[in-house]
Amino acid sequence: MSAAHPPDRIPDDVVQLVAQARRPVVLTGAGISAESGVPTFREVQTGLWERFSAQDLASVEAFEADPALVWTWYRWRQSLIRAVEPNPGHIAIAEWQQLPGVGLTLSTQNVDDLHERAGASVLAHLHGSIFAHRCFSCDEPVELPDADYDGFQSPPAAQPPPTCGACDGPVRPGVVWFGEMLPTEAFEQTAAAVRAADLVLVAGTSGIVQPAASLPLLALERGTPLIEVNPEETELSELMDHCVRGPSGEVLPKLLRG
Ligand code: BV8
Ligand code: ZN
Repeated sequence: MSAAHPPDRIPDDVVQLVAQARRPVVLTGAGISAESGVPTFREVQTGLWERFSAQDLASVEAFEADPALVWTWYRWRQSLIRAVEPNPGHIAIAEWQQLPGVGLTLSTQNVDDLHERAGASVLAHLHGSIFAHRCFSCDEPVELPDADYDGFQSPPAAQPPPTCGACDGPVRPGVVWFGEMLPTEAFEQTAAAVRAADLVLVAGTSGIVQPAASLPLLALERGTPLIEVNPEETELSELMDHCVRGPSGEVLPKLLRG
């Protein structure tokens, strides 16, 4: 059963767990980018999309039903991500990864590039990347210039996706939609890293979306210490040895003070 700690009273043994880990694995979700200003999946949508939840739009069915609405949502999200900066939580993970003697593996459910822009190397984007595009029909990768939306304002109207140069199909974002398989290698490599880890830290995820949310179970079955960083209780909290109840941008730098 997990012990929950406020960010201003993190026990030394939790800081020691982090300091002594030689093969830590960090698994992150939308919450780690929240303090950068990137909305999480649980947050309410505004503008063109206010009558939809993110989950309603992140699917093949939604794209087929209204390609312009879904395409514009992704292009708007891209422009917001381009306009914001990594936060101290992203930076703390990158600094931890660079410590001598530490072989830290980082995998994320996030489709943004904020971990990379903080200087971290990411083993796997389990749900793809919002900056990759491919043809919806023939899977041909497609390079596109950035959208010219203002990421802090919702775009005025939905615009249809461009078409593929090879087969005239619509271009789609290179993310994993609900009902789609995760990239097998990305998932398997992350699972292998969790199995070999001497510490697993889970930050900023509600632990709802499968199969990513089952990765911490691979640590639990081996008795590998598990730490959660999240201001709220989640589906994973009861698996954890320690839960630090605070925002990752505040907690992660403190965990590394060791
Ligand atoms: C699959 C990319 C099957 C897109 C995403 C019924 C119908 C269809 C499918 C299912 C179903 N029931 C179950 C499923 C499976 C489904 C699923 O798990 N559904 C859930 C809702 C029950 N999973 C899938 O569909 C997956 N594929 O199963 O394929 C299959 C099998 C065989 C063959 C073919 C197919 C695919 C799932 C991937 C979906 N794509 N993203 C995009 O970005 O647009 S998921 C998306 O949502 C995110 O990537 C992320 O993974 C997830 C949101 O989760 P979080 O990251 O946790 O974010 P969330 O907003 O939920 O929570 C934020 C957390 O941060 C909170 O806990 C909050 O407290 C915390 N927080 C807030 N602020 C901070 C903070 N933490 C720290 N610091 C802060 N400052
Ligand atoms: Zn095509």
